Amino acid sequence: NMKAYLYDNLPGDQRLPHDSGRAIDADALSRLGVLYYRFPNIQDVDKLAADRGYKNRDEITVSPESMGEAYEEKVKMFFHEHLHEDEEIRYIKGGQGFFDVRSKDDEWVRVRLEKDDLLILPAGIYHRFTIDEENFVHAMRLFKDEPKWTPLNRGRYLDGNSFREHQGPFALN
Ligand code: KMT
Ligand code: NI
Repeated sequence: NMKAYLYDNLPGDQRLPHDSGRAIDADALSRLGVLYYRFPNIQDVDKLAADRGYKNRDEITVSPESMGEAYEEKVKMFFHEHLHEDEEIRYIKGGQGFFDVRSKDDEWVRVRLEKDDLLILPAGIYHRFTIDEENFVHAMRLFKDEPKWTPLNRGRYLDGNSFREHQGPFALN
């Protein structure tokens, strides 16, 4: 289940809870535009995605096993404060992690997510992400855009296609 609270701003590893003891409920989160859902059934995720026009998704596992040497660098990168021009939707399929989002007063609100939790961050909100001390999260990332996987049948039209030219002289396909 989701749990949210004001970040304590104390020094120490980003993976620690950093719980100030000041709880934030789902209602207060929604006033920041941050929407939380608990979806034990993938059908509920499919429905939300369809309702909001999300046609694409992928899955990412953040762990030393899956990322190898790049792991610590990735963990730091996810924790850099940033925003997006579109909303960010994440559905946790395993493990757990923290999304930190900025409140209206520019304080960090830490949202702890675990399996079956889905979070929507509104466009333009400053945020960052970290795994916890277990160093494992398996998450689905939802995207609005159609994947560019439409098969283009071979023929005259493709002979001058710039994507094909970019394949270079040694391409096998
Ligand atoms: C993000 O946007 O920071 C991520 O996708 C992190 C991994 S998904 C929980
Ligand atoms: Ni982001």
